[in-house]
Amino acid sequence: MKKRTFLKTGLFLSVAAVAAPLINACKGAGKSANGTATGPVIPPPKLRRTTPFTLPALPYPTGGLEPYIDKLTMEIHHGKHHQAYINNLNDAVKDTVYNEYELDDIIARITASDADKKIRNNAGGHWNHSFFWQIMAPGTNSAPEGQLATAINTTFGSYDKFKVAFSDAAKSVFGSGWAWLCVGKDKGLFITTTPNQDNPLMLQIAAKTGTPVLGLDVWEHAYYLKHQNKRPDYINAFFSVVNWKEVALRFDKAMF
Ligand code: MN3
Repeated sequence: MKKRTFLKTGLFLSVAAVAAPLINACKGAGKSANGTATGPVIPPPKLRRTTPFTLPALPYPTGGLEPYIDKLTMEIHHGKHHQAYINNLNDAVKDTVYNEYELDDIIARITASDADKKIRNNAGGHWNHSFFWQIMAPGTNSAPEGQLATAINTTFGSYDKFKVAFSDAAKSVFGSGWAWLCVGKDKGLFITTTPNQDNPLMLQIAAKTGTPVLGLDVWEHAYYLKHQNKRPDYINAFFSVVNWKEVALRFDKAMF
């Protein structure tokens, strides 16, 4: 490291070391009774939102993922379920501090309190589904490539072993929830699950936090029409429509 870079970095680290506890103290969060920092450091909100949340268009036709995910399921899942999360979220944030926050800022701040419950469920529902549509694509039947493929092989042994581990996690979700492949703070890949519409970006809620790069909705509404009670068949079908190019883009961004 050059001297100048070292000095700058050193200065930055010193400022950060002093500032972080102050920021936490100001928020009144992230501290235990004895004053030790325990909670996550939540970044200040970046943007102020002035318009209601709206349903993002699917990046492919509703029948585009056939035969793996059927058209009717997609029509209802995107047009009814996702839309309902958005309607309920717009309603829930009214007259709250979250009314001006972008979705990412709500997700990072939302707490497990009863008062936040409706926003938590519906902000999660909106974020998770917006993400889910993007990480699938018609007729991909592909596998990870490049740095992502290397990271998957290093972490899980091989792509096939990763598929088994991810599928097992998805099968293990009791009731409704999601399975995720994430990049952690240490830049390592890990698999986790969340109940209901929680996700690993919920710093105050998730058991393990990280940046999702792949996610699978295992609510019955995602597969019941085609697969009925056979969740493993749906999980298997999902791997035929994963948009690995999009997953790799998200991975590269999370690693940077
Ligand atoms: Mn769903």
